[in-house]
Amino acid sequence: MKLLIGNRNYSTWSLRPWLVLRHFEIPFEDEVLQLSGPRWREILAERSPTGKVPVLIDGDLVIPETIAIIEYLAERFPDLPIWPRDSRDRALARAAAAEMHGGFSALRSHAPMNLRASHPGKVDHDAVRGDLQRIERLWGQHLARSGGPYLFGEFSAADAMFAPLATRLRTYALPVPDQVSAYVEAIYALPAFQDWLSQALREPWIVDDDEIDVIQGRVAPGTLA
Ligand SMILES: N[C@@H](CCC(=O)N[C@@H](CS)C(=O)NCC(=O)O)C(=O)O
Repeated sequence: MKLLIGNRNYSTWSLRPWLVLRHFEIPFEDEVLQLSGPRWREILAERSPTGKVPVLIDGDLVIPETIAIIEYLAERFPDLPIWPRDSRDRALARAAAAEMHGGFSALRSHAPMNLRASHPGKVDHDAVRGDLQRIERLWGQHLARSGGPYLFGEFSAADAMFAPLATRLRTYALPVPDQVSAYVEAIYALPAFQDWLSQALREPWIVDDDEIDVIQGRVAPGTLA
């Protein structure tokens, strides 16, 4: 099985199924398709049916779309608790994953994932306040029910879906209550996440579209080292 991914430092959608594969110790290899540089869009279009990553390749089956990849893995490896075992928890985990997939647009546009960076104070809190309040309610509800450290107790696909958002809270030092901070720490403590992070920190590539200093006009495109 092979997962095509984008740059580890920036590619939020790639991180999600990669965490599931790595955490549940499913044998796989990965290949980075860069999200910048010469011909990057053409290369993505040649390798991915949607022109986007991630893409899972299993034999002659080529699956784009994060949620579809995670569901495929859950079906292919039914003995692994990729989704919570309890059917009520599973329903809520899928609801949370769907909400993440379709929502949190303010955080996604104002606070791009950038694992190597630290940019406290650069995101306008008013612009992301609604998303932060929803995160506090949603994570708070599930963590209170499960007792943590992950949303449904043990790490599941729901946590994989929220991992990139957790990194944004840390990168931009967004104001969150202790319970939310503790969950962010739990994501960073996950060995699979640490594995991804250490590889991300070794990447040399810059994607201007995801660099807040470029987005906010403090730095000219193409000048970050
Ligand atoms: N709906 C897709 C979104 C995938 C996506 O937007 N991936 C980004 C990288 S994180 C990408 O490939 N961007 C390239 C582009 O938009 O041209 C999914 O859930 O997998």
